[in-house]
Amino acid sequence: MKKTLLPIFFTISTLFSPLYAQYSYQPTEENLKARQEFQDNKFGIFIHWGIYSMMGDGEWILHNKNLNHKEYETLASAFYPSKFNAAEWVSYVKAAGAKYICITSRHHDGFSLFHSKYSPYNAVDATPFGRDILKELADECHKQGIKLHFYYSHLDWGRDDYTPLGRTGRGTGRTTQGEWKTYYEFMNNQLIELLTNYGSIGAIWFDGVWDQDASPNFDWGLEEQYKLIHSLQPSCLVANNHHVVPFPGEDIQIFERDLPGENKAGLSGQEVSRLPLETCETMNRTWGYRMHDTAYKSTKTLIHYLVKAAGKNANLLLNVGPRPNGEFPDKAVEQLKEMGEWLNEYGETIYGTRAELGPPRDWGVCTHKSNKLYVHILQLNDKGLFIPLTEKKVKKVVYFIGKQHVKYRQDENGIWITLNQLPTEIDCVLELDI
Ligand code: FHN
Repeated sequence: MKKTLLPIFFTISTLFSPLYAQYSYQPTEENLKARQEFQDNKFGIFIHWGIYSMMGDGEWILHNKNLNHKEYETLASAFYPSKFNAAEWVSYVKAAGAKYICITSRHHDGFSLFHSKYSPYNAVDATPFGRDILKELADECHKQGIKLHFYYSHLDWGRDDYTPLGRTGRGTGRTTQGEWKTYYEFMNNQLIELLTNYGSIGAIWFDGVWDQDASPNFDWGLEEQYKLIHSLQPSCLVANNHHVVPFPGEDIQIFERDLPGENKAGLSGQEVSRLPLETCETMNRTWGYRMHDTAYKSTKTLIHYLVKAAGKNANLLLNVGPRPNGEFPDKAVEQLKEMGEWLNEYGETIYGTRAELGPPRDWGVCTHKSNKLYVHILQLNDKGLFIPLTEKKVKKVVYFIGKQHVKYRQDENGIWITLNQLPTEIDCVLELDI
């Protein structure tokens, strides 16, 4: 176990010593409130963007092609996203009906999308563009009422002080090994920048701890790092995509490409905690822009995923990988708009709801809010439906759209519903008064 991580706090603790002296993490009122709001929001947009977008082959190209990291870093001097427009990005996100953005402030290639004193390899100092992308986005999010979350990579494929090498990025040409404590200090200093220069931040979304999974005793110093975050912004939620059950100090549990409790993609299957949940997924196949990835899921599939996530008490964080010029791909814009149109009609059955969990239903899921239960029928080739609802007395069943009455019978086993016609909508929602 590396237990030599504390020197960082010789510097940081001088700034925060009164806080650190008494710090022991208990989620504050603000934090608990932020968790509720996070759960109510249900839908966020993930943005993977960096200099890798110029290669048009996803955010892992440095590792995948075993590029030399010094050569790769020269891409920064050609990064000029002439069409980047934060107001436009935020308007697409709003049009989608999403309530927050989570953007890669620094991915595994180590490039910072924001102005950092602690690494010149950043959007302002290393590129001819010279603009702080996160600052422009933060200002616009605050202006348009969208919460902003920052993705932050724990691993780094270019720095010598990210040591020992993990299971990825072994072919990027690092020959010397630096000191872990300088890397740890660097990360924390950047986190301080992210949490002091960009206004209120909804969450820090870590990724990369899995890189050291061959060393189960590797100590990332997470507890101290989480304390730092909560001391700077108590309402900032800490999330970590480590693919295992949450660690102390985390406020959200993340699943990647799977609903809580499922493991089709091979990164999940961990126990579901009582923390607010979020699942992230791509619209096509890749996170970062990949020019030949045109395999977009249908809008219906994406809406179904959002509804199923809500039915499992999870938010959906849906990814967009902008082009190197700063634009969202056309297909992404089109599908976000379609999702927004659907949410305009059905949002009441999603936002602010909680899941009515029960035995898995092959036809869909249920959500609820105050005295309403929403039955989301996603796939049913029959007019009959049974829900084992025994504790709640149903007073009325109607179609959510049109409020047309639906026949039902409730007995000691549950409720038997007979639809007026076979459902054909993307999501046929019934509204039950309970
Ligand atoms: O390696 C990353 C990947 O590039 C992407 O950021 C996803 C998003 O959940 N997380 C990692 C893989 O688990």
